[in-house]
Amino acid sequence: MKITKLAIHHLSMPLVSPFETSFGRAVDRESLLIEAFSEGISGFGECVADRDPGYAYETSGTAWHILQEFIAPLVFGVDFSSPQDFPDLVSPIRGHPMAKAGLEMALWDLAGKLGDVSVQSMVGGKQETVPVGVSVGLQACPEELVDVVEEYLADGYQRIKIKIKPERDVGDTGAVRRAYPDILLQVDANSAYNLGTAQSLLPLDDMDLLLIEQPLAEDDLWDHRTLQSNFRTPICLDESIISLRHARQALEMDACRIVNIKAGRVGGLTNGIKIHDLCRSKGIPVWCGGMLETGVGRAANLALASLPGFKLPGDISASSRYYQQDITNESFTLNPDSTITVPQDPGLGVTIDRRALDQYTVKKVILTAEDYSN
Ligand code: OSB
Ligand code: MG
Repeated sequence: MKITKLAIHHLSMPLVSPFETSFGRAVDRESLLIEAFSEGISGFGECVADRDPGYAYETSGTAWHILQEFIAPLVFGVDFSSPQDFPDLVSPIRGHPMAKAGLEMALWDLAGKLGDVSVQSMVGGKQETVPVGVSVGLQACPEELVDVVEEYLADGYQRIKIKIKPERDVGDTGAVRRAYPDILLQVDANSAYNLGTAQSLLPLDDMDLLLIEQPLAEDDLWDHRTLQSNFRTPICLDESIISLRHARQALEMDACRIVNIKAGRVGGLTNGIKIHDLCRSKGIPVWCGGMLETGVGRAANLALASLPGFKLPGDISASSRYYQQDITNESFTLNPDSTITVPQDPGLGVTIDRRALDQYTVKKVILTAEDYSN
């Protein structure tokens, strides 16, 4: 498989409702859609870097730069036998996993379409459906949070994650727990604490939570280890697990007891599968995180989350939870048992609504090998 042309679309899509976390409030979601061409057909990948460097250092702007200046020239001229060749090819580029993962995803979609096989079966997933939950942003007050949670429960979501930050942790979580004593509930701090301030989270240990996600800084495996030793509730790492090596080290030092896997955060599906395999061999449950993806990234998340080590519901909600109008013709809906069905068509199993894509594209570039010959 040789890539003859790449198109990168910078998208800005309005969210159905603002999404607020400890690092900021989003009204629109920016992302990059990467289209890779070979043998007259194309595959699509989504780069999940956001407009601001709040969740991670990458942004749509840095990913655009790294893709155009450094990743694209490496890709032209290579004959891929598998998308799994990609991580080694781009390993000379330090960091920038989201930029890399966006292009890798397009290779998976393309390879699947060329070989008439779904990405789900390429990655080794078997389940037809995947258990999912919903991630609920910070609300104005605990009462409003309980109302929003009630609506999602009415929609059929059987697992709720709420965002927390200092001063909006024990009160918010306690309000939801008192309103719904039996639901599957977890919290996500997105690195808003340090080892000192995280002591205020100790009451959460009596709220029967599935996990506490990423309380401390991304580069702070060691303090997560200390914190985990103070909690019965499993600590789950998201931002901190940036590679297979970090996953191994986190498990070796007991910095977490559950791992959130996002292909975008770890440089692509290939690395995501490796982290899954490692955690599975150590008996550590994993689950699939989300980045408010379009239908393209959502399809990839579903394929990945159908691997056997994904033991907890994913942050993979119905399309209508995110966007009024998505860029895929297919929209994902919640099944009555709080699952979403994994696409079965070749590649990612989704098709692009070109009109919607054009509507949300704020910037576009087309690249070929000639752009790099001099
Ligand atoms: O930390 O899991 C996170 C969204 C954007 C960036 C980071 C996170 C999230 C979510 C939403 O929690 C998950 C989703 O439904 O896509
Ligand atoms: Mg998270």
